[in-house]
Amino acid sequence: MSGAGRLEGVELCHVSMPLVSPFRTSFGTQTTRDLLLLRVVTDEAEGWGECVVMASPLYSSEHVEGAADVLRRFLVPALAGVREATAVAPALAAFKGHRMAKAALEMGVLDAELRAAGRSFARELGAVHDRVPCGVSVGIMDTIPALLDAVGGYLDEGYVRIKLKIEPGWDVEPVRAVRERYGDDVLLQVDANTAYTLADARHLARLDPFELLLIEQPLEEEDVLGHADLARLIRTPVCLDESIVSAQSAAAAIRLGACSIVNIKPGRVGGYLEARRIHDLCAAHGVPVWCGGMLETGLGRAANVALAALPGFTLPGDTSASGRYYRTDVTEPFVLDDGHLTVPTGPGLGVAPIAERLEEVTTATEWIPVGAGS
Ligand code: SMG
Ligand code: MG
Repeated sequence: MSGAGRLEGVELCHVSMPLVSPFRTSFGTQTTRDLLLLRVVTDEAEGWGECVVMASPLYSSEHVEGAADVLRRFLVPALAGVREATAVAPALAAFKGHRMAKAALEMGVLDAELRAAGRSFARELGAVHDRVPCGVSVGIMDTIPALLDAVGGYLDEGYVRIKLKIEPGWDVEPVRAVRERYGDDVLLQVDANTAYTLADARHLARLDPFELLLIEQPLEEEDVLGHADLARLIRTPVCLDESIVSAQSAAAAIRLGACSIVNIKPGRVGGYLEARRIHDLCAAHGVPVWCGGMLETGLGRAANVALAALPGFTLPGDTSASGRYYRTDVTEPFVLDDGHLTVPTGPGLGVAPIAERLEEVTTATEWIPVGAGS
């Protein structure tokens, strides 16, 4: 097998896509998704990577312009001689952090490699299902009635699990309202995106009676010990998102008792190969995992759906249909079928950008040659 071929360069596409509705979290409101799509070009194939950074460093320390800069000046030039996806992380290891930028490059090289070999992401990662159950992440709303309308709409569409974004002042009451209106059978969980401190433990324990699947990242990213303490003070299972940046940090969090469930986002952990390692580690510890979301386009979604089809992904992910985010996606849209998305089976991602759609949402492109930087 010849891998991906000889890397020639990467075209960085800056993309800006309007969201179908504003998405409010404890760290801000998003109305447009700005991200980077990477076209990885080799002498044998082309692959697509999606860099899931946000425009501002509010979810994590990475952001669009920072990712573009580090890709341009350091990461892409360092790929000279790399011919396959497994060689990407080692080639970039000297550069600290920037996991989302690294993940995007690895994804693009992997896509090129798999397209050249005629193999799918799902097969390569070890998927065991041909479709995955889908949850939906529901933003903070101005009023409880507006939230109930939104949740009702998603349940009507078939989503099998609801995640409510929470923050101080918007937690117990919205959860209570959703339970009262839609019943105890709805799979329900909450995500705080680091909005609380350990001093809020008593307050967060008020969520206990609602039998939530989990509470995601209540405390700061670096407060792993705090999560371990909190996990002993509340009954709702603690799930970590922002704190899990590698298999190593996942192992530590599990050992410390900081979480009993893990949200896996390939971008946050440096790529799909590291995501699979975290899946394997969690499976070995009996820790359930689920696939997080970063408002991906159809490209990232294709890869996430393949990952979510691995056996340890026993909880529905934030792998919603394209229509949850965008009126028009850059690929053929992912459409919900009985609460599930179908895992693509074609070579590589199994989907590709539709040229006119991509052009419509692209605000700038630049070509970065491999092996020609500082
Ligand atoms: O892709 O459906 C999606 C979004 C899921 O809530 C979601 N993501 O912390 O899990 C999370 C957030 C991070 C992005 S919020 C803009
Ligand atoms: Mg989260």
